[in-house]
Amino acid sequence: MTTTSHLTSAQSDLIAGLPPSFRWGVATSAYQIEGAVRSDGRTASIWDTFCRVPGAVVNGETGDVACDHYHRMPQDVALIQDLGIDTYRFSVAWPRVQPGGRGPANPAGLAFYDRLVDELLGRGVDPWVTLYHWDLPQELEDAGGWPARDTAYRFADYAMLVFDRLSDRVRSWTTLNEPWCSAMLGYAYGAHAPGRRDFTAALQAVHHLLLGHGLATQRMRAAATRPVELGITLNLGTAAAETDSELDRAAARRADGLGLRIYLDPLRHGRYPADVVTDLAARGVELPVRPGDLEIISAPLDLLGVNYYTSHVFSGVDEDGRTEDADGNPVERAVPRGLPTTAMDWEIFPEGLTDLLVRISRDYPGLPIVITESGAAFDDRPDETGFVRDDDRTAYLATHIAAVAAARQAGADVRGYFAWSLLDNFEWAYGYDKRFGIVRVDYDTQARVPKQSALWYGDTARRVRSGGSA
Ligand code: IFM
Repeated sequence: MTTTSHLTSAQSDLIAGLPPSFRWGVATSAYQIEGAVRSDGRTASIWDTFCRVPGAVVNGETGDVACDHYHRMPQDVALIQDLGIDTYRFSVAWPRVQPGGRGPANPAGLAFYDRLVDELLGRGVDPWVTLYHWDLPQELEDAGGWPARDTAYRFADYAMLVFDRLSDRVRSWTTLNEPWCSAMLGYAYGAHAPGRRDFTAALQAVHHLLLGHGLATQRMRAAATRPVELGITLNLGTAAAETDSELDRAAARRADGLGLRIYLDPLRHGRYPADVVTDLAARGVELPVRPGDLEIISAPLDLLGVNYYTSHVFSGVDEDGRTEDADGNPVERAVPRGLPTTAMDWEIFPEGLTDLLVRISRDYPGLPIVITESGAAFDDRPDETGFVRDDDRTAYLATHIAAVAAARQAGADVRGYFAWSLLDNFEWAYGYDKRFGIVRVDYDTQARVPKQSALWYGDTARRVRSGGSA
């Protein structure tokens, strides 16, 4: 077994003990890599619009060109195969497939994903489709966006356009990527497209994203003519209290409520958590639930995608000793643990991944899990050949994969790990400043150079798949 100096021998053994069936993937998303935003009938998404808002994105950068993957797709797929990775999770751009978000499919847009799927299958790489990774057609935002109920129905229609075309060859489907980000970063905090700051709208968005997921899941299930795996991907972490005080424990409970339980409770138990509903009522917010919605949202799932980057500790007291913010809402302050951080300033805490997976398995049993994203941005320093010896990223991947293996040993049914990301790419409001890729992209030449982390990851995948004999 290949080891890395960043692992203890116990961690190396954990990774070596993963079963040959464990899936080793890489993930990307459409707006972050494709470019070609005006090609072949694609119309604007909320991110095309948001990138043009002064100050919204570092250096005013956009996804107009990104990694030019739209034109370099065959080479990028060959790279995945060469690295020895077995699954490629990509997202479909809604405004490419259904410009404007309504009506019939755009044949040229669908054709791109059709070619991508064929290219992957031809190279022995399993395609994994994410239907929505944040690029809502601008026209749907103009009509109210995710806070409007109709958007859920528009999403299900769009999902079926893609499903009808690709499900003869694609088995694995994720409806939404990280609805917390779509709702909270997009509608409450204004940090992501569409840049709104309206807490009530954000909670309406939460419900309509989940409704859209449920509607799409029901329709895909009914239409499937071959075995499919249907799921949703959530960005999750653990939320611990800084101290045992009542205030800190309440802050951690609220963070867990709005970060994890408000998604997993309706998806798995068919109800919103009572404490979250009470907390929201205290803020004058009611989820726009109609009769029958929760049955739709809790439609059976085949797997849960978990995206893990870090975990948090919460205090109910701010740095000035106050327990309420300027709006009179109780404080939830993330308190650093003092751990090493990535270039995003996110603390590196693989133990949180083990704890999270064990907890999900306990509270929401019976649902296989795949880590659909995990990875880290660091300030890479390429040598004169463009090679990046990214010990930090390699260690991040290795310790998090070991954390997954530890969770499996504790009984969690985790079936795969997908590194975020295949390529350096457009990191949303951070533009191109933050590099998450295991493959370096030179944005001047669009050259791709696998980093050390990519070589380690692919080599490890090969060895585990072959039962240690490769
Ligand atoms: O780049 C993002 C991705 O689009 C969604 N999950 C988190 C990643 C890193 O921030």
